[in-house]
Formats: sequence, C-alpha cells, structure tokens
Amino acid sequence: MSDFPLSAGGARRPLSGSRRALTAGALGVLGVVTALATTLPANAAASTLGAAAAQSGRYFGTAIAAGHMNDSTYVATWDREFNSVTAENEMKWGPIEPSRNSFNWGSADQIVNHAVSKGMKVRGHTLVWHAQLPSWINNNMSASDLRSAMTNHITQVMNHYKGKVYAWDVVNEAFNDGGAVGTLRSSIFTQKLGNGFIEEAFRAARAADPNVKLCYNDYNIDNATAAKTQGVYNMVKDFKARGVPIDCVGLQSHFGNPPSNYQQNIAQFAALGVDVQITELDVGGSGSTQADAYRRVVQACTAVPRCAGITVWGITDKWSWRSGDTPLLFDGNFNKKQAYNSVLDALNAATPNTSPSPSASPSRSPSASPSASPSASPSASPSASPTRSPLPGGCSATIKTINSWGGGFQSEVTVQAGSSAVNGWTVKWTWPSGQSISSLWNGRQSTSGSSVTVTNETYNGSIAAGGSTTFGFTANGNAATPTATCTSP
Ligand code: G2I
Repeated sequence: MSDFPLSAGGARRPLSGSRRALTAGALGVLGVVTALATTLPANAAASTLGAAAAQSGRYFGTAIAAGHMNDSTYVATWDREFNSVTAENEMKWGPIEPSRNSFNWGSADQIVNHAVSKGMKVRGHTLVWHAQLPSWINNNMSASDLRSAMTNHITQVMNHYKGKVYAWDVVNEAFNDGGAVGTLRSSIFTQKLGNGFIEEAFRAARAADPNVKLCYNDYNIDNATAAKTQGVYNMVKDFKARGVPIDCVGLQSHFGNPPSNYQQNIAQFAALGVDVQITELDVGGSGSTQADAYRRVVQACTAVPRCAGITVWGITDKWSWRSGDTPLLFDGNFNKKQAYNSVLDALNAATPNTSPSPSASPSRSPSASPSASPSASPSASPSASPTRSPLPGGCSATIKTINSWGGGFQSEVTVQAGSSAVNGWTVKWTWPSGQSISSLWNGRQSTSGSSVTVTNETYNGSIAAGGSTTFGFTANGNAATPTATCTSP
C-alpha cells in the first residue's frame, strides 16, 4: 500500500502546521533576545527571468539545442533571460556515447562551455533513460555487461562535466504511466538488471561525483494523487531511509495546466529532504489562459523553499518539441508572450528569505539558499526557540521553523559564536512530543530517544567571533522549537 501522505481523495492537506510561539516565561528565565523573522527589503523588479529568479535564490533555465546556436537571436535571448541550461538532446546516452566507451563531447561541450563562460548553471540530462540509447546497448548484452556499460557511462560522463554541472538527471522516466503504484516501465534496464537498476545508477553517480546534486526526473508526477507520483514519492522516501544517495526530484511539467495540488505535491517531495526542480516546463495554450497557468507554476515553486529552480523546455515556440501547442514563453519571432510577463511578475513577487540550501552530499560545502517568501510558503510559520546568551568563547543556537505541513516541518538552526572564535560546535535539544528528524544537512546528527545531538561538518566548524553558521533539517511531527544548547571545545 502507498504511504503517500495525500490520499487519492485528496482529503488531507499537509499545509497547516502547529505554531509554537515563544513564551514570556521562557524569555524571562533565559533573559535573551531572539530575532524571530527577518524583515527583508522589497525586491526591486528585475527585468529578465534569470535575474528575477535569482532574487529568491533560484535559477531560471532553458533547454538549448546546439544545432540552433548559430542563430544569433536564439543565443542573445538565452544569454539575456536565462541563468541555467539543460542540453535538450546532446548529453543523452545515444548522442554522447555512440560507440562503446567512445565519447562524442562536441555538441554538449558547445552548450556547457557557453553556459560556463556566462556564469550559468548547467543541469545534466540524462544518464540512464530507456529512450535515445545507442544501438550498441541491446538485448544481446548480459546483465553484467549492461551493468558495467551503465556504470562506465555514468562515471565517464560525470567525470567529464565535473565542476560544471550543478545537478544530474541520473535516471529519467523509469516509472509506468498507468497501473499500480510503484510499477516501473519495462525497459532493457528492468529486464536485465531488475528494478534495482535505479538504485545502482544513483550509487554509481555518487561514487563518480560527491559534489553534484543527483535527481530522479519524470513526467506526469505533477499531480499529488496520481499513482505514478506516489510511486516516485515512495521510492524517494525509501532511498532516504536506506541512505541511497538522492538529492532532488525533477518534475518535468509538460502540461496544459498545473494540477490544483501542484504546490502541495512540490512541498511533499521537499518534505522528504530533497530539492524539487521543475525541469522541462512547457504549458500548451495561448493568451491569458496560458499566462495564468504559467503564473501558478511559478507561484507554486516559489512558495516552497526547497523548490530550487525552473527550466523551460526551449526558448521559442517554433523549435519546441510540441510546437503545435505553442507552449513556450517566446513566439516564433522571439517576441515575449503574455506568459513571459506573468512568469517575470511572479518571479519578482517572490520574497527572498534566509533558509539554507541543503547540500548535495555530506561532503558538499554549504551553498546559497533557494528559498521563498515566508508569506507565500505553505503555512510558513516563523517561530524560533529561545537563544541562550553565548558565554565568552562559547556559542549559542536558535531553532526556527521555516515551513510546516500536516505531519512534518522544516527548521533552520543558527549557531552563533560568542566573543571568541569557535572551532567545532555541538548543539543539543530534546523533542517535546515525539518529533523525529528525517533529513539533516550541514551537520552530523546522532539521536537517542528524544535527545538530539548535532555536531559540525568539517567545513562549518570554525566560526569567527560573533559570526554564525546554519544547519537545517526536516522532521516528522508537529513543528516545535525547543531550546537548544551549544557547546564548543
Ligand atoms: O519528449 C520531450 C522530453 C520528455 N522528457 C525527456 C526529454 O529528454 C524529452 O526531450 C525530447 C526533445 O525535446 C526532443 O528534441 O526528447 C526527444 C526524444 O525523445 C527529442 O526528439 C528528438 C527526435 O526524436 C530525434 O529524431 C531528433 O533527431 O530530437 C532529435 C534532435 O532534434
């Protein structure tokens, strides 16, 4: 049975959270001042998609086809509007490894090198997919031969783009469209390697590059109640529980309208402790109907702190894979459509906040935070624990709730050094009512019953006098902000 948090009837809305305010008593006892919510200045409206998205710590990308890069308007529009890119076809297994262990980097490099020279992010698409495979991957291969071909492919391609790619679609479109929750599409991978091929691919990817985000990417997983969505949700939950490396879920989002529970769906995936990326957005239609649908997609993403960015599947309608639906933001002459303006406005309306971006792996250093307006976020309820005054040379810790939903919440913990620099820190607290951490980043956790202990990672143990660092977590249960203690050796 599915353990997806939303029943097929859609009755449960995971958007309400309990709110715990500071009590006067706690303040009186501890005699401290705690900043609850940071007041942020209003954004100055940005005039391009990438700049507007960057205001809330996100990216706005497009798929690019190397074959069109000789069109100067295409490249100029890409450079002006977007700060991330996905190669539309050039990194797929067939195009990039046409003969076994012989790689054709040319077209993909053309896109990546251009993007890097402009300071753009790059999404890698895609390592293991049943489509666009080279002809040398075929049924004559034994399971062990296919396995070693898959591992070699993942390793070689990831090595080639190490340091340039921000996130990889490690496995693409592995789930069935219809049928029971959790069933996979039959492919050469399921036939030869079994359903475990997904896990094998993610483990091989992590071994190849510990510092890149590893995504599972699929279409028709936009609706929280769909069986396909629930299957992917259960897989991510299982991966997290068993320590199989996964950092993000890609919602392709090829549709005519976002489902009404789209934001809830994004929040539920995020609550598992992964980033969500909208990876191949295109919305069929025209005029205000299309503009409105695009606006709702952007609002849904910017409402969820771990929705890290949006990629549209092409720039101009004339070169879209579904050009008959006119699904993109620029018409065939690269004119901005109504949908463009609604996306720009919605991105500009997202208020930045200070929640951390969970890192790709335990060894990854902290990075800037994709996060959203506290007011737009589902039941965002900034509440924070009391902070003990740091002793000279000591440290203090404050727990703040930054997002909550039925049955879970996300918190940010600020660790602050006192009047001397800190070299190594340990933060402890006790859960008041059965809460449990499901995923924690930028710290190392050990738990004993209701007692939680978090120590620094190697990269964030040193804090200058008066400085601070943060770690974050998602947890099960009602949002709580217990008093935390901080010690340093
Ligand atoms: O089908 C839409 C997308 C669904 N999710 C995964 C994406 O990777 C996929 O992208 C599309 C590309 O937009 C198309 O451009 O993937 C198609 C292949 O399944 C791409 O189509 C291929 C044609 O099938 C080839 O005949 C053609 O040579 O595009 C190639 C380059 O134009």
